Amino acid sequence: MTTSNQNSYHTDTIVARATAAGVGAIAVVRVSGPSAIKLTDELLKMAVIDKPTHTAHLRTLYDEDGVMDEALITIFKGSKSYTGEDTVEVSVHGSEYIVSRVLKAFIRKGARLAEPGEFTQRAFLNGKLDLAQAEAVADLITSEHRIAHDLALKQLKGGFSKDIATLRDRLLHFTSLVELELDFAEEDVEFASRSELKLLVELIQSEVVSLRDSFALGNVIKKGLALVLAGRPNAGKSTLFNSLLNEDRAIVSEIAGTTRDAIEAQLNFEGFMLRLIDTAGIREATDVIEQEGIARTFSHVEKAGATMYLLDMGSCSLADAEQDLSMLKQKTSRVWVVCNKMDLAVTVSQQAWIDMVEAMGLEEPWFVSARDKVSVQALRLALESRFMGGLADVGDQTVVTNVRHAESLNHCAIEMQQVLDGMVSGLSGDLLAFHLREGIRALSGITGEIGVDEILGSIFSKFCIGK
Ligand SMILES: Nc1nc2c(ncn2[C@@H]2O[C@H](COP(=O)(O)OP(=O)(O)OP(=O)(O)O)[C@@H](O)[C@H]2O)c(=O)[nH]1
Ligand SMILES: [Mg+2]
Repeated sequence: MTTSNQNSYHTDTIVARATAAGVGAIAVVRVSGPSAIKLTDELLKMAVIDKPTHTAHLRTLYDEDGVMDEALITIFKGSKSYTGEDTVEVSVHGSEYIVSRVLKAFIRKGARLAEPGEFTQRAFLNGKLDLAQAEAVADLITSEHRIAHDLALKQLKGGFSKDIATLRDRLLHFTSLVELELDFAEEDVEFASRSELKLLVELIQSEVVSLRDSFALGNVIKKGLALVLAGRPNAGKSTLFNSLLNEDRAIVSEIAGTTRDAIEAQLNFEGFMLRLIDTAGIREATDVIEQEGIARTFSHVEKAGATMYLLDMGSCSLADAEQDLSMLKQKTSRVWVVCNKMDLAVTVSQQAWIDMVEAMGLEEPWFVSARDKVSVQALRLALESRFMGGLADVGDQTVVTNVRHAESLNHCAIEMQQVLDGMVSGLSGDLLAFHLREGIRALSGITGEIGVDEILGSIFSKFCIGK
């Protein structure tokens, strides 16, 4: 027997289909655990257990009823596999019937059906991935567009984990010095220079805060930017909504106040997606249902990443638009102006609109005819470049895309603030150490390492005090 999973955390062997359900050319069943190779051999006439790791073998698979399929058996031994334990990938023909028969055969031999994410969980427990990387695997599988995919891939490679580990190690060093002082309390020594500690904590505080704040962007990349279409009744919001989506989703009519409830749809671009939200037109409504619709429009504007304010060039005056825009600016920081119905006879020139919008400190307005495909296509491109412009520096920057990470970073930032405040107010060494330790624990939580033991380890490895 040559299985080699001494470092494995688990004693049982798990099995599951690794490819999506449904008919396909092939389907892969994955088996992981100490008996993965032995159980596979029990379904074969020619053993693979003595073959080297990372090799593939064509074999016939049997159960008690006879031949199940011709299969390609790939073996990964011990620490060299994804999970860090013996793993076999059995590629069979992609029929539901074959897959379920193979799964049953493994289960009858003693394997257990894996829980969701259990292969990756094992990879984490066996030290193959840290928690942030394990979460990146989930992100990678579900990424729907290029930028989200790039970020997940980067996180999987460990870039984010390295940033966190660097911050944590620096903090760890100082914490061990502060803790060491506690052991020499009577002698009144100061191993950790307070001015250096203050500089370090300030630096960490600012890095942690900027990482935490990148989550706003990370979330947009992962979930899509919510973009609200707002404006007066009949401005053409629903028309533009339909044209951008290229489908007849929202009701369009010349009756002002057509849209009551907000409608949301996903608009895909090559690198990212938008969640486009059509809303009820804003006006002084007397009807209660319409009033409720307008209240909802404002609540969408407040929550969304950006708002497109649509105006009807055929009937809207500069003053009316200005009034709406100042109201919107109080509710959201990102308003984009779209001057619609440019096909109609207008009284206000394009330049006058541009000047007004610029004077309000907003980005340059767009001119469209929501009913015209070519014009809407141009708007689509303009939207893409304005959005991508905002993402220009994402390339090398670390962007937090996971809410758990954002919360841990926030926790760390709060603890660092406590340390800084404590240093001003003369907080005792043990309380400073407590907050430092909490900060380390928050950072360690991101990658899944335990903080306190590391502090002890750091103290003992760096200092030979001989006591
Ligand atoms: N000429 C012209 N008419 C347009 C254009 N866009 C929309 N319309 C017309 O304007 C009217 C109102 O359009 P809607 O899309 O329903 O307007 P809305 O902003 O959703 O209106 P509410 O839902 O009532 O707030 C309809 O008759 C549309 O056909 C355009 O670019 N040019
Ligand atoms: Mg509408």
